[in-house]
Amino acid sequence: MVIPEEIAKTADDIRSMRIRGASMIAVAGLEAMRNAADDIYGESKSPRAFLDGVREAEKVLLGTRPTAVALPNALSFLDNSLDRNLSEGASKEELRKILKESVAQFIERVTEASRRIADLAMPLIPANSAAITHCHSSAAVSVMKKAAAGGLLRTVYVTETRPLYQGRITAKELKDSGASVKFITDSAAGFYMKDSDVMIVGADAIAMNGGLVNKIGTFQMATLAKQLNKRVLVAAETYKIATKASTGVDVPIEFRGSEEVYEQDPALIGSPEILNPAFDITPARLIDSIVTEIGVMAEPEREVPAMAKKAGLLPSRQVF
Ligand code: RI2
Repeated sequence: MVIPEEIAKTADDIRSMRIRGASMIAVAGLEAMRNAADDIYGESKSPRAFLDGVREAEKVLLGTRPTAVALPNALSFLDNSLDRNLSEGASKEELRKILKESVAQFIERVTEASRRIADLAMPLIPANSAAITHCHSSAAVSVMKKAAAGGLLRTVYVTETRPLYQGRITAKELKDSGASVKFITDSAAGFYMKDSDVMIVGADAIAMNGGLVNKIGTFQMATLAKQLNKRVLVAAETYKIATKASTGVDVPIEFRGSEEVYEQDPALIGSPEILNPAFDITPARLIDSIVTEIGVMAEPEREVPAMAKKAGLLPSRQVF
């Protein structure tokens, strides 16, 4: 099958991080599948061929960024419902309709989850508090916005998040939240951790033992938070659970290009090897709570498998 234009373009946008953030990537991937559905339909001669075409397109999207599991979980949701209906005798037309409905259903779940996470996190934010956050996570921002609007959060320290500076997006989104936003370099996290009550971050993947895979730098900030007796709160939709990863080590860490770290002539700094891991692993023992849309895990070391089951996560097409 010729890969639909829409799929190729979205894959490129995800790879280059013009589209980023685990949930946004999942939504964009699903929207691309919906927009490509008519092309795939036109090219397939049977219901089976339609599903095969869908899978080929999914494969292109799955090959973009290896770490975050929201997209693989979202595509699994789609794939599982097509597969189920195909085995029950659905026609090609019906499958196309089901694809579009499943996309709408998952996107609705994304929006609703973020709202529910914010609600469930409120009792965990101390009154008149200061938070420190890292990178940009839509789930973490929804928690901080609600806490600020409710008068719980007075200050948020936002790390700039080298090398791609996603902290700038967070600072902008919190601008009118009611909290005072302080934008700091990543290296200043230790300096301001002592003035923070809680560290709030999102997730790219949650392993079955509660290990958190998130933007590079999260691990050192969580270590620091524990050293200074600060609480660590993770805002993560259940579709961030990586059911195939027993521990965070099972999640492949994406390494990105050296030009993101150092743009100029490498000879100017002695041509060292430049390393650019995009994510790191924070063990569950450093985390106080993982807030999902269907409940809070206060002991993530042992609660993730039950939470995955409760969320109805089916065997997924995770790439690892
Ligand atoms: P939401 C981001 O990764 C960050 O690591 C963030 O914590 C995570 O996705 C989750 O984001 P990147 O795409 O789904 O910037 O909460 O590499 O928006």
